[in-house]
This record gives sequence, C-alpha cells and structure tokens, in this order.
Amino acid sequence: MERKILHLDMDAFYASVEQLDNPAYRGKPVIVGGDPSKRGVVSTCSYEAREFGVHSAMPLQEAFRKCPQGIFLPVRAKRYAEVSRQIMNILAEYSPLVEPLSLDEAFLDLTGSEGIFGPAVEIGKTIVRRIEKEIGLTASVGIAPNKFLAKLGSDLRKPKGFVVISPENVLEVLEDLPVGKLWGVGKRTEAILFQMGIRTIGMLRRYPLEKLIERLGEVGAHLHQLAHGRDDRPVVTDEAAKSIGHEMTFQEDTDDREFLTGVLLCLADQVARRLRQHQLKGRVIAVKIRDHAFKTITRQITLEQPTDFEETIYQVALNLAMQAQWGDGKVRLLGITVSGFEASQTQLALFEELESPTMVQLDKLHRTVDQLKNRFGEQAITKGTIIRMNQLMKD
Ligand code: TTP
Ligand code: MG
Repeated sequence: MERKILHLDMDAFYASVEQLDNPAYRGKPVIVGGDPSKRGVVSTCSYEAREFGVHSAMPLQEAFRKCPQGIFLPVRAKRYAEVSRQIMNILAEYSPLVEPLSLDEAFLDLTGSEGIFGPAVEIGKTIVRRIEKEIGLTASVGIAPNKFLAKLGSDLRKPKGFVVISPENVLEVLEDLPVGKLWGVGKRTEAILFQMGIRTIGMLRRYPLEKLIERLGEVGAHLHQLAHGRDDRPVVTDEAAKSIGHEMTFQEDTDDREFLTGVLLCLADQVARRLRQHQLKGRVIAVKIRDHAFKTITRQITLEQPTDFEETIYQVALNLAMQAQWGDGKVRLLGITVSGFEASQTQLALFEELESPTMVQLDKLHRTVDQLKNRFGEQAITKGTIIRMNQLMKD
C-alpha cells in the first residue's frame, strides 16, 4: 500500500516572520541572531542575505563582514512560536497524523485524507496557498511515499519549492544527489563513503550490500535501503494525541466478572469508534484496572497488525484483564487505551489488503453502524450487553 507523506518546511522562517511584521525589511538582507558587535551566531537569514554568503550557525561578526548593510535583529522566540502554532493548526485540518519536527517543519500522513480532501498534491497546494493567504509566509513542500523522500523533496527547490516524488521517479530523483543528502549521513559517514568511491546516491544504490555492511555494519544496511528510496517509519503525532482511551468508574466497587466483561465490551466499542472517526489504527492495547483501595495496574500488549476493530480490542483487553486477575479484590474503575498509531488505509485499499472475507464484512458492518450512529445518535444501534451496562454505569 503506497503512503502519501507530506513534509513542509517554512522558508527562512525567523527572518520571514520579521519581514512579515516589518514591511520595511521586505526584499532586504535580514539577519536574525542579535547584535553583530557581540559574540553569537546567526539563527537564520533572509534569502537576500544568503546571496552574500551568510548562513545559519555563522558567527555574527563574520556575517557582518560579509554583509555590512544587513539588518541585524534579535531572536523573538515567542513570536515565532505563535506563528508556528498558526501553521500547525492549518496542517491539523488535513490529517490527524501531524508530526512537528521543529517550529517551522512537520510531517503529515495524507494517506487517509485523500478520500475526504482529494489527491495529496491538491491538499499540499491548498495548504501552501492558505499559509500564504492567512499568515503571509511562504513554505516549501515535498510529497512522497515516505518520510525520507518527503523531507528530501521539500529541500530540493527551496524557497517556494513543491516537489512530488513518486515510486516511478524516485530512482531518477536520487541518482545524482550527493550521499550527504541521505538522512543520517554526517561528515564522518560521508568521508568513509567518499573513501569507498561512493559520491552519489545512485553509486551507493549499486554498491554491493555485503561490502557496505562489512564496512559500516547496521548503518550500511540502513543506507542501502535509503538509497533505494525505502523508509517505513510511520508519522508519529505528538504526545497528547498519541493514544485514544476510555474509562468508567462504577457506582459501587464490584468483582462481578460478567459485569466487568460487559464493561470491557462497552469500552472497546467506544474506543474503536473513535479510532475510526480519526482514521487511526493502533497496535498497542492497554487495560487499566483500579481497585477499591485506589491501587491501579495497567497491562498492555503490542499486536502484529494495527487495528480499529472492537472485537479485537475487546478480546485482547479481556485476556489482559484475566491475566491480571482483574486486580486485587473489588474493581472501582476500568479503562482501555489504544496507541501506537498508523493511519488506516482508504476503504478500497483496505478491502484489497484484507484477505479474510469475514474481516471485510466486519469492517463494512463497523462502518455502517458508525454511519447510523452519526445520523441517528449514539443509542440508535447498540449491542444488547451494552444497553444493560449503560443502565448500571455512572458515566
Ligand atoms: P531551517 O528550516 O533550517 O531554516 P530556515 O527556515 O530559516 O530556512 P530554509 O528552511 O528556507 O532553508 O530552520 C528553521 C528555523 O530554526 C530558522 O528560521 C531559525 C532556527 N534555526 C536556528 O536558530 N539555528 C540554526 O542553526 C538553524 C539551522 C535554524
Ligand atoms: Mg525552514
């Protein structure tokens, strides 16, 4: 299944914010970092200043020698963070899977977004247009089947770059790029590769894997993959959005196994529905059991395949709870959390990928029930056990 990953990186970020806030600075060499008569380094500079050879991390005094007419400004960290939040808010409208890397760059997994917003390339163009119109800044974008290629793409034609790398053109794009462009290749690895006569990513791709491993170990195997344009790391959202969970506190502490089992079913149902709403599937399922004495235990397990099926979540949660013998004595609270997300595929691709017809039918059933609930309310359709449970629950 081909993923659609977008990487966005703002152009000359701090300097562009300064030019946005001060129209008089526009079109001029702006250098952010502080007073050039003092010690310190350049944080970044406008593209006008880059023409003088000024760049990030250069001592300010050296920047002043290269560009004495430059407008030297202090770092206004708070303001940049504020603009960053505006950017991230726009991104979040197009996917639940946003991974910010710094104030001015982020990955988006658009695989599941295409069904709602149209092709990833169109989404990318909309995002760039909105950032220009609503914020007043320019960005560069890369769209590709994985994170490595997307990030490479956004860097290829800065500023205002928009590069799409597809499985068809990937080897061609990589062919003549210097090996230093590979993620994780710093000066040291680059020097070793040069010694081996490897200068471009194309040369690295054709180099025998065994010899690469002999010389560089694990790193060699990793670079071999990257040189082929392969990278299967998922887009990971920030801590707050890393899990979806639900819990219930009972009116009275209980050790009634039938009741507790029913509660797990109810929780699994709600968690699975929220996963589907956010187009997420999780690999890690955790159960939380708090007893009458407020002692809390959690048990979790990582599945081979990510899921958004309540049947799976319920079965796994029940096994975990039984292994933990439902805690010590009477139970006060039960909870289920799913994490370890991957974007779920579009419906069509999902059907192709699932082999068992039962799974396909279950998936269809889940989506139909979700639709009914969306239209007619939560109570429209419910499993028998859950109705009984709801009458007994506090929340
Ligand atoms: P970058 O994205 O690396 O640089 P940039 O946005 O200024 O320019 P471009 O992407 O168009 O090449 O970094 C983002 C911000 O992070 C940058 O505006 C300032 C800050 N930064 C530093 O403070 N120190 C540094 O050494 C670097 C590289 C960036
Ligand atoms: Mg940038």
